[in-house]
Amino acid sequence: MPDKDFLEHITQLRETLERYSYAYHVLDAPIVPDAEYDRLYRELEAIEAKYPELITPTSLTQRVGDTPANAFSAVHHSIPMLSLANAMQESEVRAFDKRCAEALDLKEVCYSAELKFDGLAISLRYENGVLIQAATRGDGSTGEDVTANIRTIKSIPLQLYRSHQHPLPSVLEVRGEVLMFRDDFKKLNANQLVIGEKTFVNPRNAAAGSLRQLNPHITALRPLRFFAYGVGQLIAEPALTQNLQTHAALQDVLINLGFPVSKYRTVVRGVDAALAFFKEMSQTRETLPFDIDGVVYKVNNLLEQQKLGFVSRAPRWAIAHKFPAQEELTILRAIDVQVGRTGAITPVAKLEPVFVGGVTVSHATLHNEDEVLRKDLRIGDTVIVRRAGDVIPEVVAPVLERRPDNTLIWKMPSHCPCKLATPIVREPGETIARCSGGLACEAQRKQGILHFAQRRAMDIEGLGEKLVEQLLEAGLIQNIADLYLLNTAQLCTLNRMAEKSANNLVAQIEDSKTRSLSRLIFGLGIRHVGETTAKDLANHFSTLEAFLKADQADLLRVKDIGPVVADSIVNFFAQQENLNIIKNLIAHGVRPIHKALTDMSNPSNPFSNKIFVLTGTLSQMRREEAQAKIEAFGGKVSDSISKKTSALIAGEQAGSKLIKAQQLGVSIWDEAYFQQQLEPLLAKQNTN
Ligand code: 5U1
Repeated sequence: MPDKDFLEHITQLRETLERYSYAYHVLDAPIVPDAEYDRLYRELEAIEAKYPELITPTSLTQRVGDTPANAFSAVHHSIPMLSLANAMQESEVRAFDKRCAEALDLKEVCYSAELKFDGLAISLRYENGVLIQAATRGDGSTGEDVTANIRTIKSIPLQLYRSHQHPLPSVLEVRGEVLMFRDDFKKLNANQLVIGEKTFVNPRNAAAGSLRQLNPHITALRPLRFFAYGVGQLIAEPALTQNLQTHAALQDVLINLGFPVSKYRTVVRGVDAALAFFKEMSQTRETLPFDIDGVVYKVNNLLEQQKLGFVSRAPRWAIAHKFPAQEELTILRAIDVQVGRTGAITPVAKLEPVFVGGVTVSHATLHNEDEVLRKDLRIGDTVIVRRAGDVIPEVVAPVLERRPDNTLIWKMPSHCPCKLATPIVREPGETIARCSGGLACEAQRKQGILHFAQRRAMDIEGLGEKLVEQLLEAGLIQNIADLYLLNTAQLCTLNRMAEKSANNLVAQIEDSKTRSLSRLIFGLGIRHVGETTAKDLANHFSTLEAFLKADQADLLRVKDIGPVVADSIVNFFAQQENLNIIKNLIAHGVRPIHKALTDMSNPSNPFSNKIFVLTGTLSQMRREEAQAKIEAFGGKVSDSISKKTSALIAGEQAGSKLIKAQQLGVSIWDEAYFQQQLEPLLAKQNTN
C-alpha cells in the first residue's frame, strides 16, 4: 500500500497536470512544453496501472472510458434548456429593447452582449464539484445522455476548480455550446478522405457527428471544444450566490470554476451600444477560428431577468440577433462548363437564385469533374449553398433526403462549347480536362482577354464578358494587342454602345498602357505565373525587354522560380503567336512602368519595400487603383494586419482592421496623407 507521501505525490501530480491542461485547452496559453506534460501524464498512468485502486473517475487519465450502457438514454433537464427568440433586423432588436425597458420601467437597459456559437447546446451537471452528467438540449425538456463523449473534451473540467474564496456549489448545471474550430474541421475532413470515411459538410455537423459517436474512443480523436455561456440549476451556499447580481458576473464565476468563456463578450448600456457590438462582431466574424451565426443580447441584471420571465420556451430577457445565413438550400438546375484561358474546362453549377451570405447566388464553380462525382451532385438535387464572408459561393453537398427520382447524372461533355467544338481531353493522371483547340478556340481567347483586362492585371474598367464577346463576334479584336487599336467609332457600331461609354472605354484602354510591369506580366496569362510570381519577375528584370530576353537559366535565378514555372515561361515565348502579340502590344504603345522610374532605393519613396493594408472606402480612387499605385512604387498590399504591416491606409467606415492596427501600434494613414505621399512620386513618374 502506498504511503502518505506517495499519496501526496499523486495528488500533486494530478493537480499539476490539471493546471497544465487548463492552460493549454482553456486559456490557449501552454505553460510547459508538450514533452513535459506527456512525461508527467505517463508517470500518472504508470502509477495508476500499478495501483488501480487509486484511480478516481475525475483523474485526467479517465477522460476516455468504455461505451456506457446509458449512452444516449433520455435525460430530463431539471431546468428546461430554453431557446432564443431571433431577430433578423435591427428594428426587431429595437422592439425587444423597448419591451424590456417598458416592462422594467427603465430608460436604458444594460445588456450582456455575447457570441451566438454555431454548435450544439449542451448542459453539464456537476454535483459536489464532479461532472456527473452531460446532456444535449433535445426538445428543451428532455435531451440525450452524452456524458461519456463529453468527458473526452479536454476544455471541460471533470471536476470544478476550488477557489479559496468560495465553497463549491452542491449542484451546478453549466450551459454552453460544443463546437469545432474551422481549421480542425478541415484537417478532420482531409483525414476522413484519407481513411475512406465520409466527410462532414460543415464544422457544426462534424461536431454533432462526433458527439453522437457510440464509441467515446472515436470522439476522443475529434477536436471538439466547448464554450460556457450560462447556468441552469444552481444550488450553492449564499456565500457564492448572494453577491451575484449580473449575468456577466455569473460568467466570471464560470471562468473561476475552470470553464472556457469566450472573451468576445461585453456589457453595454442601451440598444445602440448593443447594435454596435453586433456590427463589430459582423466584421470580426471571419477572423474568429470558429463559426458564429449571430450575437445574443441578455438583460444583464439577474433580478431584472426574473421580473421579465418567459414566454413559452424562450426567455423575455434575451434575444439572438442573427447574421444573414451563410448556408441556404436551393435547387441545382444545371451544370454548364466554362472554358478558361488555358483551355481548362470547369463545371459550373447553375442554381435557382438564392439569398445567402448577404448576396443572391445563381451559380457556383464546381472546380472539376472529380469534385462533382465526389460530392455526388445531380441535376435536380436540392443542394446546400454556402457563402461565408467574401469567399466565393460553394455548393457544399446535396440533401439526399430530398433527392427526387428524376435527377440527372452529369458527365463531362466530349467537345468544347466553342464554335469549333474541338474535343475535350483529360490526360491520364490530370484532374483538369482541357479544350484541345488552343488559341483557335474563341472561348479561350475570350478568357485570355478578360484575364488581361481584369482589375488585378491591366485594370481596364468596363471591359466585361459581354463586351469582349461582342468584340470577338464582330471581328474587331482577335487578341489583347488588338484592344489598343480600338477607336470610338468602331465601338459605337456595337449593340447598345453609346458614344460616351465608347469614349470612356477608349480612355480606360489608353490609361492601361502604363500599368506596372508586374501587372502586364500577370495579364499575359502565362500558365503558372500568378500575381506573386509576376511581381517576382518584374522585380528581378525591371524592364519588359530584359524579361523577354531571359532564357531558362536566367529565369531560374529569380527568387522562388523553379523549373515548372521557368519551363512554362519559355514555352509561352516559344510560340510565335505570343511573341507577335507582345510585339504588337509594344508597337501600340503599351509601356509598363519600369522599376528604375520609381527608384526603390530613394529614401523619399515611402512605399518601397513596405507592406500596406487597405481598409474602408477611399473617396478619390478605387481600392484596386490604390493597390496598383502602391505596387507601382515598390510597396506590397496585404489583406490582413500583423506586426509586419508598415501602415494601414484607412478610408471612410474603416472597421475591425482599424481597431487591430491600433491594438498592434501599426501606423495609420488617412486618405489625405496617402495622397500626399503619392503625389511627388506620380509627378516624377509623369516627367519621365
Ligand atoms: N452566448 C449564448 N448563446 N446562447 C444560446 N448565450 C445563450 N443563451 C441561450 C442560448 C440558447 O439561452 C439562454 C438565454 C436561456
